[in-house]
Amino acid sequence: MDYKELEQAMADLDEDTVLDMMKEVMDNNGEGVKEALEACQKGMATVGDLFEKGEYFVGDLIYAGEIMVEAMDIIKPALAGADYKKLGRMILCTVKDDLHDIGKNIVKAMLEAGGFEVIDLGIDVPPEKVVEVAKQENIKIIALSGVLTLALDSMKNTINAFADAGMRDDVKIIIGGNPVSEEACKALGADEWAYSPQKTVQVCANWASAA
Ligand code: B12
Repeated sequence: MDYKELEQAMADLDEDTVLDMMKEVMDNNGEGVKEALEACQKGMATVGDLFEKGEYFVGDLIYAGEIMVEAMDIIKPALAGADYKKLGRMILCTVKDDLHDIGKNIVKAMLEAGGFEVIDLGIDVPPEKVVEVAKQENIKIIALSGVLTLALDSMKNTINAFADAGMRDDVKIIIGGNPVSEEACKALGADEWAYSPQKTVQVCANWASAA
């Protein structure tokens, strides 16, 4: 497979080519699935660059996210490996005051591909809602997404809400999104952070296995 062609197709928002190439990966028993995923992610990065340059508009970005989710849906079984692992349930959401969900949805697709049942609370989710659902559903892994700089405050408030509820030691919290870094992770008191969806899956899978 020509991964450069796939990357370009993603960048060009050429849905048919991207989805055909994903089907080709599955027809070849998932061979090259990792490279195909990386090609899509690089294409997505180009989409972001073109937006910044004013060549793409918001609708293009949303469309790009939809193509990515469809593409992930096709290759999910290969990403998860032949043996579809079950790693249990976890919570994912975009934190309060942040409405961005393209990255969250990509991470969701990857976590599901990795064997998690993801309780997706959506966007603009207040801290108390996350705590409430974690308590009700007995969830131990929480993933918080945010793209705005102010999302860092909401992440901190969410982490503090777990402490206030006396539940901070019962849960593992991973944060991600554009403004998140190692520094932010430490400052906010999260357990982990990640940019790449692959690392997110690895970290959560390790937590689930250790539980
Ligand atoms: C698309 C977009 C929108 C769309 C969102 C559509 C949607 N359904 O999400 C719309 C038009 C709605 C929008 C609105 C706004 N936006 Co906007 N938006 C963007 C844009 C162009 C792309 C974001 C994106 O989806 N990136 C692609 C995804 C795949 O990347 P990602 O989210 O970072 O996710 C990756 C990783 O971070 C990671 N990840 C993500 N989540 C998680 C979670 C976990 C747990 C882990 C481990 C990893 C992880 O995995 C993903 C894949 O690698 C960015 C510019 C940019 N270059 O980022 C601006 C941007 C984020 N927006 C911005 C702004 C200012 C706004 C508005 C305030 C605009 C306005 N004046 O109304 C509103 C905000 C409304 C709100 N309250 O949230 C600013 C933020 C500035 C800042 N520093 O805070 C940016 C940076 C643009 C800019 N340069 O000014 N936006």
